[in-house]
Amino acid sequence: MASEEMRLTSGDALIVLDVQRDFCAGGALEVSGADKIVSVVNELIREAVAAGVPIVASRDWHPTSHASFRDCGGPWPAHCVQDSAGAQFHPDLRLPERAIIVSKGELIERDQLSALNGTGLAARLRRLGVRRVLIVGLALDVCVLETALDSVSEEFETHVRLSGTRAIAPEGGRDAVEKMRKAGVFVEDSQDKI
Ligand code: VGL
Ligand code: ZN
Repeated sequence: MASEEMRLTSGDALIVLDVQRDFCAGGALEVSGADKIVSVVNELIREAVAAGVPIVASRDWHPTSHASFRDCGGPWPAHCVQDSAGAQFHPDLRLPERAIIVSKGELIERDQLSALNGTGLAARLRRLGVRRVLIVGLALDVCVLETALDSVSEEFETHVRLSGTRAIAPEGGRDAVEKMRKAGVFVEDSQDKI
């Protein structure tokens, strides 16, 4: 069952995950179609600004050698190295000054895929009166999945808008949607895009 697209209003937060150069066209860990989400995300940012609700932007922010990199025995090519060009947000992403920036993946020895695990973000959002979150960004089968599952555990009503995300692997994306739905995430797919 597809969920209706929610409209951002008081008590909500917009969470934009890892819309960084290395996950976009020409990047070290390119996610197919990633650049297409930027206009969708920018429109949601405008909606969030108009509604006066918190906007969170996470960034993958790894040390030069990181457990998740192939050279260190991990699954991924080196990506989003702290202060590198690839770690920058997509140049067309329009984040407001007051966006809450969350860095993750800073520990050398283990990966941190969820923006809501060990970042203090859940408590911070609760202090701001947030009860419902809308999650978009990269990648659907990794960071979006893990963040959405943690969000449900943190008892936020959790929505993921598929038009604002893309998966690294198509089967991973389908699997992520199933896992999220089972966990109680409202997966909004009215635009029929994964
Ligand atoms: C991510 C792979 C490696 C993500 C981060 O943010 O989805 N994916 N590091
Ligand atoms: Zn990473």
